[in-house]
Amino acid sequence: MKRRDFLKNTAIVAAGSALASCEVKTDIYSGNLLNNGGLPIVISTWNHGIAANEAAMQVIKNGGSAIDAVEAGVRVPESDPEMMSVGYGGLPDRDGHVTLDACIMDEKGNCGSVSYLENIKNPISVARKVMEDTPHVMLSGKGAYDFAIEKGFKHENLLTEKAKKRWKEWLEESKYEPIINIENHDTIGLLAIDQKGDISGACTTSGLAWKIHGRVGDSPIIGAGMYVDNEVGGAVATGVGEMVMKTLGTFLIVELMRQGKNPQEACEEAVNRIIAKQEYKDMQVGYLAIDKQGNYGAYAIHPGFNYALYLDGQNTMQDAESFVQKP
Ligand code: SD4
Repeated sequence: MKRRDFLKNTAIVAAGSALASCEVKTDIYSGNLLNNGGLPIVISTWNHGIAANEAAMQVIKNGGSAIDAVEAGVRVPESDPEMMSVGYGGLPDRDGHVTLDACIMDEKGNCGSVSYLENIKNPISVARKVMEDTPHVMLSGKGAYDFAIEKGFKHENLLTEKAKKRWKEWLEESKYEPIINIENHDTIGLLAIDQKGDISGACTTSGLAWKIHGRVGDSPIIGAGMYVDNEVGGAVATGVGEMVMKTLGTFLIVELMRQGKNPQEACEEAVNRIIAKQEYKDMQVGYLAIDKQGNYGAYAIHPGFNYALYLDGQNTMQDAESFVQKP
């Protein structure tokens, strides 16, 4: 029998906290406290997650599915020109091109993805079309663009004046150095469990600013930027994609939960795998995970990773714990 099956209720959280009225569960093997969100739940990376969660939870409250919720949620920052790390308004690569990566996965294990997509504002919706209307999982570059146009998406210039100015300033020195928590509102990865208890996930980004033209990160890679298994849970990643890809971080987290770790333990283990083999001093990676019961976890290499959590009628920002401690 799985460890999860032995969960037992031990206490009621005191009123006043965001978790008020939620049961707190401990794992009887490790004694670790589980963050029991209850259902439904929406969780997503960084500050832009608040507005995204709001849109996603609205879908769920109206009786909609998790897959509709995650798509609606991440479309909010994708469409917002002020969000300079996702969709329209995203910072370009070193040649001035805004190239977008996104993926989506539903409760049946169906998934769709686009990478290196230009001139289409909502790559997550193109990824969903790939999932639903093609026999493939991933379309890239011009092929993804042509497919989007064929499906009725509009060609748009995604490079805003603000992003162009930042790029011109960067060109003066042209130094490529990923900075930890650079904007505090990076890639959005969002996970949701709907009223039926089904899990879906979405992840979308303009990728690392000033990347080499043609570079694709972890965000559109199923099992790297995002992974869902409806029997177990889901996970999303943010940060330096190369580090996530080398360890297939979100697939790893879901598999660790399948083997009995709770979401927090699974996120910590996935970060430890990076730490063990990669130079992490100036590199940030953050993970979020939920399990089938609505327990959630979050962990990052460095301090500063935060996430938006919508549960129990409240949509709040939370700080994730990290491997490196605050000075
Ligand atoms: C990438 N993982 O393209 C993305 C970037 C990101 O927080 O998440 N930044 O590597």
